[in-house]
Amino acid sequence: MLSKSTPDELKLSIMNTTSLTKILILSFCFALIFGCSGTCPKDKVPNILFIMTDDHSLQTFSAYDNRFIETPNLDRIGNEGVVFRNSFVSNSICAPSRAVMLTGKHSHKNGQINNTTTFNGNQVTFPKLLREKGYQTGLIGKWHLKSLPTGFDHYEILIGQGDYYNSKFITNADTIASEGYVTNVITDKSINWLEGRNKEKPFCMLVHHKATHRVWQPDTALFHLYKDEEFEVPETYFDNYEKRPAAAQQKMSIAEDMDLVYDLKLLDKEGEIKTKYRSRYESILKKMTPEQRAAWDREYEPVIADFKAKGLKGDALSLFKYQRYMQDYLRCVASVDNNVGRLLDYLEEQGELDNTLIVYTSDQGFYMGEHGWFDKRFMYEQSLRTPLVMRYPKLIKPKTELHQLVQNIDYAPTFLDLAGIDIPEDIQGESLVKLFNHDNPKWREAIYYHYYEFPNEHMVKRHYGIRTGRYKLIHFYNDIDQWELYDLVNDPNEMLNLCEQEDMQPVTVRLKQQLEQLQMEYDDSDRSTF
Ligand code: SGN
Ligand code: CA
Repeated sequence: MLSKSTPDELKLSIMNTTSLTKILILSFCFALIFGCSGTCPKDKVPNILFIMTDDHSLQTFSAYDNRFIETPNLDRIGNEGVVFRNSFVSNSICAPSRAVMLTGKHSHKNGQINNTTTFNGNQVTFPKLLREKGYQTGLIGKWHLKSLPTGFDHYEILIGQGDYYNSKFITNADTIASEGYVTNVITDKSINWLEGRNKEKPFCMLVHHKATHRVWQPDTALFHLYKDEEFEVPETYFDNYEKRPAAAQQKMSIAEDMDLVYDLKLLDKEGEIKTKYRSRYESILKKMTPEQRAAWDREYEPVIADFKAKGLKGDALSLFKYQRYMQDYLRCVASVDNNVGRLLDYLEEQGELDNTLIVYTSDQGFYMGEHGWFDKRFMYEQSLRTPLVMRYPKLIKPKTELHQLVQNIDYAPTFLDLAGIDIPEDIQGESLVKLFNHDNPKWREAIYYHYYEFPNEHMVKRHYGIRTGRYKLIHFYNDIDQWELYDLVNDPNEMLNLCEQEDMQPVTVRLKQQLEQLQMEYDDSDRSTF
């Protein structure tokens, strides 16, 4: 509770005491006045700006990888703060990741095990706890949890996946239309909310973009980007999935499953390119204004004509698809980068930049052609990892690089910790604050993963596993019973399943024990219920 003492009373109370006692009493009073046991006063706790994109890969974020794109604004957050070099998700799919972040608990605990279940909004989440302590809470953009948001003073969320153009938003009161490109619109709405907020209170705002989700529709204003680029093809593009039956059975191959019309925008007027999702793409385009549609067609008509003239087949067709995919995906990333720059500039102009913990992450990583794939879901590196950078100069030194194994269960306890709020006992993540404060803090040596969405789109088998600094052990289960073991130092591309290899048996046995231990700690032993 806030102290009701007047300054005079405080002065009186410390008269005639020793210096040490005075200091103790003053510190106590300071804690009472400015501590967070009651309402968090502004300036004593950070604002929190939690920016998240959807399906943004580390490969297309230049703080991690600059082969394909420069992302100066995203990099700025990490350069002036921290880049987490080993940041992972716990279940590589959208709604589950969001629920994990809100609750700080693995999917089996928060109940959101896949994209089809509905989030139980009655449970404790970090926005609720922050709001109870005086934060003003806002949420703009993708939500995807089916139940309406709880714990926010204000929200404007996309309906399901939302649309790239002229998307509708659900607000606390209504469903409203918007005009324009969704990444710009979400940023405009976020700045509007910041502008109109109660400036006496700290804020926590979730800016959750639709981009860079399938079907990677760029902003027409960015069509000039990546026009004539030839992108490096990943080493594992033509993977044959030897000794990895679960990897062989997915449906997320660029060659096989990526749709020429829907994913790659090759809607020819003659109707000769007949694909499974052609009509789905036509209905997306109907949502554009005539001006947007005209700009769209101006861009893609020559691409379509060129494609038809080439008559590609086999590997050549597959490689064409990869290049086409990369081009539009990167344009979506470029728009995110520009818009994150706008938000940073706004905070800077307002004098709030250094008072704000800025977090940028994605709901998971993504395949940019590695193993021949797009999408995510697997516990392999590209989709197990997620980008994570933070900036808060009062606690984080510029150019910090952290290599500890962190996971999206850690975000909620980090935010609560920074706000001076007690972290509930049943939160499974750890506050990252101790990584900022200490040179060598005690930290987890392995992370736990569990993916459930099978059978479903892309047909990635159910699996769980453990990843340490060096090894990864995965068990695919349900309609398959297959173990995989990777040595990430000798085989970073995860092409050699060592599980059956004689000399690796001691490692496998040890990892299985560690995995069981983690399942006990996280209380995830019963798979029969799912
Ligand atoms: C949609 C996509 C899938 C994607 C899921 C889940 N298909 O169903 O490719 O894996 O979302 O993505 S689409 O034809 O609708 O684009 S998630 O990020 O929301 O979990
Ligand atoms: Ca996603």
